[in-house]
Amino acid sequence: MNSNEILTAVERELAATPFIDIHTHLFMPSLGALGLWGIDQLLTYHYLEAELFRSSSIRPEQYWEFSTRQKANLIWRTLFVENTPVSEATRGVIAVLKAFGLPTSGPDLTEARRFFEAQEPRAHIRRVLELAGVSEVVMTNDPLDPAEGPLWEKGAERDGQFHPVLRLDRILNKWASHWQVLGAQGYAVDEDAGGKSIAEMRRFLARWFELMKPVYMACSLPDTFQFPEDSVRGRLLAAAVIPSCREFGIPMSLMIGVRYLVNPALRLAGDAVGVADLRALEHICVRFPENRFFVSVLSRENQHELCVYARKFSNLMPFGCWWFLNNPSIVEEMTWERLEMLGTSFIPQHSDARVLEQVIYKWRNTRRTLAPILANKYALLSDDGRPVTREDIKRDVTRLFRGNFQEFAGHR
Ligand code: FIX
Ligand code: ZN
Repeated sequence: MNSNEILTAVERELAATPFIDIHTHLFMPSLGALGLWGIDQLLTYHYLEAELFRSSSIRPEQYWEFSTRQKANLIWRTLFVENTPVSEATRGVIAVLKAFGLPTSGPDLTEARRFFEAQEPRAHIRRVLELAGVSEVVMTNDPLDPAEGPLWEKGAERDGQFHPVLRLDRILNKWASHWQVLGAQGYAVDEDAGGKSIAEMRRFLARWFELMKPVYMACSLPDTFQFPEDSVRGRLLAAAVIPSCREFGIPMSLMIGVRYLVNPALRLAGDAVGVADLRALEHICVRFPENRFFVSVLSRENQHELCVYARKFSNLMPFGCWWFLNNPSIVEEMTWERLEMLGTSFIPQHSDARVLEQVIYKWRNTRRTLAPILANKYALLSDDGRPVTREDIKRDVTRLFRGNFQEFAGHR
């Protein structure tokens, strides 16, 4: 195959392979209103809210008084009518409207609203995942979320396309404001996570493992994250969470590098990024060789180190171009480096979709960005003396977007 034929073969294989989206904030149908979808949710995505406040004189406190529809109208007018939607997040909304044959310009959203209101949620979910070329999505499930926990306790109906994850941010990052919630649920824990707290935490995790059957446990961590650390988080991670993951045979996902709420007025849009000291990761991989760790780091500056650590620790699986990194210029840079240093032993991307239809543009962009990069690698390989076959391409694309997750999660 010449380089054009290779590119075509790669594009075809990327299009034909149903991806597993290993980290989203989407919810299975039985979790009902937790799942966000439709034009008003697409427009009030926190990425767009951050961009709104740069192009509008409205103050956050005024904005939060608005209804979702008023917020969506303001964001549409400001970022899509009064300005050209060239940013990654605004272009995404345009791509979704186009995917459903809806108008992509014009003053109002009447037609789009009518279209989404007419959709039957379950059928719409199937159709959107199909349009996105995604066969399965991994959720983010918070057992201490008062809106979500009780739904699992009542036995939420499972869905083959949605895999749960036990998300532990409230426990590991906000223990001070949540240990009493655990206490009220009958767990004998205390403020310092002393006494019986570790054993009780393991009892809590075992119960939720039974209830939810998560494919992994997960937590986002600040840029200041250290391990080992003489702190509640350090103790809970080392003595409860990581040992429980090993006991249940599931990985732990560490998403490192958030500077939480640097501007609280922006709420979800108020988080930022910081360069983390990844020696914490080194210490965790050394101390827990029997555990497996999915790892995503938020800072661009940490990416090379992460690749080097992945070469040292086979129990570390780098995944995704997370959050502020999910922009083609940076996805390209990260993917080149990862292919050069890790071959196909990493997971290139996840969508982090918070609104259902976002998977359409986030995966379309990923396929579009990765095709020339993979094709270039194959052209260089052919040039070096080993012609690439369509079978090679199929195997590699399947490994990158399905096999690595299934293997590492022990989830075939
Ligand atoms: O911690 C996370 O899972 C982050 O992805 C989110 O908190 C973040 O708000 C987000 O939506 C990133 O895309
Ligand atoms: Zn996320």
